[in-house]
Amino acid sequence: MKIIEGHKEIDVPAGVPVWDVDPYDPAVLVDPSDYYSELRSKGPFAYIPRYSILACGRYEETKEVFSDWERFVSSRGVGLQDFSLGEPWRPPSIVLEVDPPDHTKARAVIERALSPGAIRKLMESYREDAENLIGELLEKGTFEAVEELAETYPTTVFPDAVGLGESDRRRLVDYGEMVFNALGPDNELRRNAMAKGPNVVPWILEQCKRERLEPEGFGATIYAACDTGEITEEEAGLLVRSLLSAGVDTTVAVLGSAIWCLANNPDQFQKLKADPKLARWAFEETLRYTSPVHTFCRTANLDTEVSGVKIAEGTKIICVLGAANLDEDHWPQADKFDIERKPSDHLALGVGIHGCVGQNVARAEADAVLTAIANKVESIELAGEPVWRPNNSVHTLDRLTITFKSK
Ligand code: OVM
Repeated sequence: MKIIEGHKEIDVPAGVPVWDVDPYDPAVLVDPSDYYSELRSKGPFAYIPRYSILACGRYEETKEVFSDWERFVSSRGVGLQDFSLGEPWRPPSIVLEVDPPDHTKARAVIERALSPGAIRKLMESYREDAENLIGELLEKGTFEAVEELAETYPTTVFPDAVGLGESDRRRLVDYGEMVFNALGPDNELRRNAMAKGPNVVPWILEQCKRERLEPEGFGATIYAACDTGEITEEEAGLLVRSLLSAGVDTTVAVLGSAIWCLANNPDQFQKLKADPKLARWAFEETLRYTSPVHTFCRTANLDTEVSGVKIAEGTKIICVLGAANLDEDHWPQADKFDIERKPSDHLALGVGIHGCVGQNVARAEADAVLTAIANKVESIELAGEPVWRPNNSVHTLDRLTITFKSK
């Protein structure tokens, strides 16, 4: 058996085209639209020889593979490495990198911590923080929207909501960068992110300890579940680690992308201003249009078949969420950003039992920021060429210079 990127090499399934592309080439990662449409044009699956994986990017098959946890498991890792063949770089997440029945217990605890009721309590201060930040940026006029808005807002409100107290924004963003780049191949992006480990990982693990957490917050709710015997203290620590893994870079990406979408589509921004209640749908359409998590994998846990394609046990399938969310066969005028589309069935947050458990938190952050912008800002303009930051799993901006104008 030959191993490639930590998983079994597979034969090309009958009828599947071989496509010599590198989905993790930085040039593809920063500008993926041609890769997305070519992938969809290949059929339900393409075989990528460089990594010996299948890729899917049509809406139907991506949804099928992504949601069928019995055939396409997460416990063997949601990146290119198959955890059944070797140790991952960190102990697996007990909510992401796991299947039922173990998944169910951890999911219930984290769902409780991030429940609509818990988030409702935060909403007022989220709105106040967003209004203050947008007010400051309006006074500046021109600003760097990745650093000063997309990174600043979540790294201010999220650590507070978790209960971390004083926090280190850089380390939070860098840890997310490690976690998400780690899902890709052993390329330069992954190696550069991993090199930050010694400065970041011990600090993150320290933040996950019970005694470090404020008595109120998502973290405290998680630890309360070990007093009732539902989970162990060690598991509680790992669930707090999940919050810090998944909650920062994702929301940074979506906020930056939302500003980018609105700056590029002034008609849509005017619609939002006319009806700020559309903020919620501007967020969903940004998710569909930009897919902040562009790719996650699954592993076939048995010989099976999808859309007539025979898939062998041990096959790694990259589910290209970014491609599925732009599939013309599912989305009329898929390449148009339209905040009145109301795309409730996009795949940007996943689907099924592993669907994003933090989506209410992300929605609250985006709603607060986009509502404040709709109410206070007259126009949003690009004041420089946007630059994207390549990442093996996250589609995110590196630089976005913006001018906000007031009346
Ligand atoms: C985790 C986690 C959950 C969702 C996404 C993610 C790869 C990590 O539980 O650590 O990023």
